[in-house]
Amino acid sequence: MLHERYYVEKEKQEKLLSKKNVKSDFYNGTFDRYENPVLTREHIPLTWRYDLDINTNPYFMERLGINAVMNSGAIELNGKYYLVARIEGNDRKSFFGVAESDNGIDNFRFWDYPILLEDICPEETNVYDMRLTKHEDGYIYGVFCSESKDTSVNDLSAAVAAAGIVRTRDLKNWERLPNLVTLHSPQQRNVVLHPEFVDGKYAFYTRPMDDFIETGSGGGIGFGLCEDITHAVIDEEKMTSLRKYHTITEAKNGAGATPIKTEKGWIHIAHGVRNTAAGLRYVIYAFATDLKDPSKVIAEPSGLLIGPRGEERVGDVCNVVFTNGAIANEKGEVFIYYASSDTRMHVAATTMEKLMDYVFNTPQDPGRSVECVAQRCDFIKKNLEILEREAK
Ligand code: M1P
Repeated sequence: MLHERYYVEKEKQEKLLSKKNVKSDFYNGTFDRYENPVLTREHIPLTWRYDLDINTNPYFMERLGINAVMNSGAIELNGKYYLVARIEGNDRKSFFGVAESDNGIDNFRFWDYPILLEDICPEETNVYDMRLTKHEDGYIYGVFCSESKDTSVNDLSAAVAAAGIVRTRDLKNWERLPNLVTLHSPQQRNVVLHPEFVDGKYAFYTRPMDDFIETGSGGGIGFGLCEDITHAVIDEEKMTSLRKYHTITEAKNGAGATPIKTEKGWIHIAHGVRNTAAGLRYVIYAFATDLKDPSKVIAEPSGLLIGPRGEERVGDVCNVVFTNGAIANEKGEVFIYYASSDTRMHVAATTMEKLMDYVFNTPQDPGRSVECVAQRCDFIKKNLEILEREAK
């Protein structure tokens, strides 16, 4: 016999999981926002949270609660859309679970079990933020943050971030590979594997950091090559998209979704961070790199692509939007999956044409207020002339 409350909760959840998502009235011409988050902690199966045995759980209590569902890797496989979500338990430990949808917009459902990673790294305490890459070698790779306690200093919360690597062909069987080693960067987070070989080697976007939180001397998003993915070592990291003074990337930035290939270049959807009196503010931005040399930035639209708006601004870590997954499908649609305030997942939908137009035709940040005003005045002048012509 099941507890009567099970049926109430099951019905509530079924309603949520089968709810249709609709475009919100947000408009900027670049992408659409959807009304409902695509994944929340309420999407987590009841079997992951409640002990259904009425003898051991007579009050139908949530025994292993879930705090948040956020930063998800994304991939399309055989016509289905998958998110490998970062699920954070009430115990603060994160792990990964696969959620599946037919259309990428709604009705994401988690598979029966979360992903149980091979335990090859005894010092690892936490894992999060997996980026999925369909590599030309035939594997799907997952690169994620593997976090351990920093035992070299006398500080309880000091941690070390490294890039963990797994690979799979079906999202069901995962092979864990040794963590990435970057010889000249003490810590790494937000590492993404490029989908193609570059000069016959595996190519990673990195984020060199001196410290767990502060990037320190790390100048932005790095790029490095390695010969052997089964023992990945990067000797040299060159810089791609840079941190810049008085921009959205001033405090730090990091690669997000696996880059999307277009005929004009690789489109990257990343995050930029600046500091404010209210704490760090995370936004999503885009840039493009050269097809042959994916480390070379060739287009950099000014400012942010997606900023935290409305309810997105509120959550466990306020004022944050963060992406680590996007899907470009055969119909030319692009779904950018992003988390708000480290709490829940949303989708922003656009098309390949619009995304390319945004990346390649949006003006660059001139860097100083006076130049930005001049840029805007040129823009206004042209518009007023158009309006004048139209009025005649
Ligand atoms: O809390 C915001 C984000 O902070 C980190 O990003 P970064 O390494 O750029 O500071 C990540 O831990 C990410 O998971 C988190 O969403």
